[in-house]
Amino acid sequence: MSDRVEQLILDLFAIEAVKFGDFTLKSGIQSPIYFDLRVIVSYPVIMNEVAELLWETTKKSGAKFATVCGVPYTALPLATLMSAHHDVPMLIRRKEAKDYGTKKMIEGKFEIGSRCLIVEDVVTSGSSVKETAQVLESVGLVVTDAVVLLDREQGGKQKLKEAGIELKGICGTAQLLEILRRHEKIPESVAEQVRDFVRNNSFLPGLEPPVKKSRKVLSYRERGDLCQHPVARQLFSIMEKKKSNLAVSADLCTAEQVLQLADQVGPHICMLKTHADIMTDFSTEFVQSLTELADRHQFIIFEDRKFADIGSTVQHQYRDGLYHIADWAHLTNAHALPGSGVLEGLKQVGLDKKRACLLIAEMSSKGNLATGDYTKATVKMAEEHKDFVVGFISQSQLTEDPTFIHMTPGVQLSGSGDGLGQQYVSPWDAVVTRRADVIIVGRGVYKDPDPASAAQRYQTAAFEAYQHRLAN
Ligand code: S5P
Repeated sequence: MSDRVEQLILDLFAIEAVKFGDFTLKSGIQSPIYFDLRVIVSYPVIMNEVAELLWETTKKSGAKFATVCGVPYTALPLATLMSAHHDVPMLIRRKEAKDYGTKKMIEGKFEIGSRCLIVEDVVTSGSSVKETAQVLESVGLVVTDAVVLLDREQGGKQKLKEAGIELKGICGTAQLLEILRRHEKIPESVAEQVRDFVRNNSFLPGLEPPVKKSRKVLSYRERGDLCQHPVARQLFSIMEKKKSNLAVSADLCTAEQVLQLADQVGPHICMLKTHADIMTDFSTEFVQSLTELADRHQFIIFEDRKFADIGSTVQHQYRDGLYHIADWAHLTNAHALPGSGVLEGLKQVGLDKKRACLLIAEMSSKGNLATGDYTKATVKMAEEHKDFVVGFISQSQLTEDPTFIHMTPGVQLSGSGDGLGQQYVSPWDAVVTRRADVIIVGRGVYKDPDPASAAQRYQTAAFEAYQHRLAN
């Protein structure tokens, strides 16, 4: 059964029945995790599996019952499937009939004094299960057991026990986080945030949830105003004006292809990312044309050079060679691996030209080593070089400092990988769950037969996700 639970959690995450971000719950509390099980009606195979696992969980618990009743509305189809597949009669609780005297609260036949099993999708405080139990009991039924798909583990189980109801769950928040972490679906920082939330928002007696106001999310404009570095200020300003937090990665091999793409996607992007060293015909004319397009369409040029050598060498790589990167790229990036010398070297070339740099703190590729202490040390290095480092290439938000920009590659609307280690998340996941400021999309845009329309789709998806963060 545990393999099936694991697969189910991955499926629920994939259909966004489990979401991470900033959500206001019914109670008014801000939560970093949200379960929206209503969507499962659109996925019959998943819905069926949920119903089967609910049934098996109940049977394993030894609960005895003559009828089943779903808490309206999400659990209604689940109870229906359990009833139909296992030949156990169902009852329907009317939600809208407020007047106990004149309307029937419970539809279906039952014997007074018989037991009814309550079926629920998510339990937080247990109050919805309790309310349904009270209605069932008001017509003479007995409720001793309930079964739930997801227990948020905020004290609902204990509350129901006090009310004489034994709650069994298919999965709890802790196990859900463990599964999603193991499959690298969410970063550790997000899992930790949810664990903190569960710890601090228990419904157990004496631990009533504090009404906590989440920290205000600053707009791109507000953050730009806080920045010292001109490139960071310009980028935030472009993002706000063009309503775009999309960077397109132009991983193409000729100048003509890169320029054509830049012109097509220009209106939709805040930044164009290049890999100059994969081009066969890089030239000063190319740089001139690209700079003209950046001025015309208003985007930042980011050369994804990933410097990773001693200071003296990266200085040459940045200033000299075939590409003279510092002459044309507003932004470049570096690995923290060599130590702060890499930044000292780059800075000596870049600062005078008002160029900026990102540090690669996390990577999107499977099995990469930029994790844990390495990531933490990278953030520290950035904090020590704020005159040059304006943010990170990362897979999650690494600091609350609003002047650091988090850019997340490995983003696609569909597709989970490329067979060469790349791992994709959706724009929503990148911006809401992982709190990216900018999403970086390569093949999702330039491989599309219509790159301009594709860029527009990514622009809309990522900007709507940012607006969701602002509003919550
Ligand atoms: O961790 C990383 C860092 C970077 S900069 N993962 C990445 O994929 N990138 C770059 O983002 C990569 O070099 C490529 O240019 C782009 C992703 O391209 P896509 O086609 O997979 O979207």
